[in-house]
Amino acid sequence: MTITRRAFATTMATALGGSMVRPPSAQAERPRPSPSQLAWQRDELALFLHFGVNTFTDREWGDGHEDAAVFNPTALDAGQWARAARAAGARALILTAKHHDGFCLWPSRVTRHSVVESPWRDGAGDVVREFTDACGREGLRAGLYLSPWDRNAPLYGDSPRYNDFYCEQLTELLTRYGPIAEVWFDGANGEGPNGRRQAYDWARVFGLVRRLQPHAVMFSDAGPDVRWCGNEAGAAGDPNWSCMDPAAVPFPGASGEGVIAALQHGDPRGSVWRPAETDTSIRPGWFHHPGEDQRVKSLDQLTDMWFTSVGRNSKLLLNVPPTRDGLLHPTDVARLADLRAHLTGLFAEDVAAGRPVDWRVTGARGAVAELDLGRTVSIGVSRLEEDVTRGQCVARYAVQGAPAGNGEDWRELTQGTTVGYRKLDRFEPVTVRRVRVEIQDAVATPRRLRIGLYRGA
Ligand code: FUL
Repeated sequence: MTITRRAFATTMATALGGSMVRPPSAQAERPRPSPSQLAWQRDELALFLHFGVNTFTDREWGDGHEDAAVFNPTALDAGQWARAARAAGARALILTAKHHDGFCLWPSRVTRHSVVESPWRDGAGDVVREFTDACGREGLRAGLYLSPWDRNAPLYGDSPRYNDFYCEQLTELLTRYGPIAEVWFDGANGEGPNGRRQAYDWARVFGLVRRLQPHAVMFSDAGPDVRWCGNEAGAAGDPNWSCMDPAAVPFPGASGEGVIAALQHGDPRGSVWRPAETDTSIRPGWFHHPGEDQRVKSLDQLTDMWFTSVGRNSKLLLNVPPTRDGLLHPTDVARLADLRAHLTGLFAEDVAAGRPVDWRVTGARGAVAELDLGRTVSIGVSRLEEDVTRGQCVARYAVQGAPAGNGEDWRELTQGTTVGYRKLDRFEPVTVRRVRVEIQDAVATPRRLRIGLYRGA
């Protein structure tokens, strides 16, 4: 199986944890999310659907020479995808309208290499239409992946003309199917059929999306709205700042020193709000391969990923690929349902809910929150949240617990760096009556955190 370019990317990003973070220089207004970025983050979970000719050729990267006749899902039901997503608690879905092989899941005016030339629905089908309609019916937000790299398009590498072609395809996708919540630009970028490299016009591409779908967020290594988290293993960085220095990753697919670290960690002094999206697959590959049916990630692995993505100020984009039938595999669907049931149970009872919080600012960059839980309870999970509508602030914190109502027998339960939208920590369950959250460093005067405490496993 072809190794994806992302597999090459090192996850050994520089650890920034532990050191004091300097506050941004004379920056009056810290970056804040736009309403679309906020809605994106509040989705928490989206499903990714890799589907196309590779599903039928059992490959990860097609070479562009695939016969469109191979595309023939016998029982395609986008409703099944959307129902499974909703049952999993996902609020959005992203479909690969075109992967690197160039085969289009919709009838494009600018190429015949699409569903039109396939036997599926006698060449009259449109997967993007069925997908967006199904999302609409289930109240899910639809997103589309349109691979910039196209190994089939003869114009690829003929830079201005391919840019026209690509913008034409984007225009089709962004004008025919109603609201699109996210447009996903992949960073993989090899050579075209003639061995030529393409010079993309990203300013034009981003401008086009803004004009045609002003409420969509754009994902890529270089945003502009949402950035790649720097690996495909299901783990956002720690720390993970939602701010970014735009010069650190200037265009999608940029490589070089510091790029992966910048994607993983963001930048507390960054001038733009560009939160990290954690994309990973429920299986080893992105496309469905029957040989991987026994290798679907376990509930424990998926739960760990929840903690290292949503629990690290990111959003989880979990790939669940349709099979040759055009349906999600029953094992994957069951695993998704298990994950939702497990998370619902884990976060069912917040023992801190409704308890008064004594909040004290202890300096320009510190604060302490103290809670009396009113009874002695066992806790094993903490959930901290900043009000990110006002930006991100916390750089280092510790959570402590004391067994008695008045004693000073504090012991540390967990500690960490950034909080942002949400920080989840698991620790050895411990019986406590009082809990203290200490903000030990911040890039501005800390504001009140929302604090949740749960029993844990
Ligand atoms: C990568 C691609 O090369 C993979 O095939 C997959 O689409 C993944 C999400 O992004 O860059």
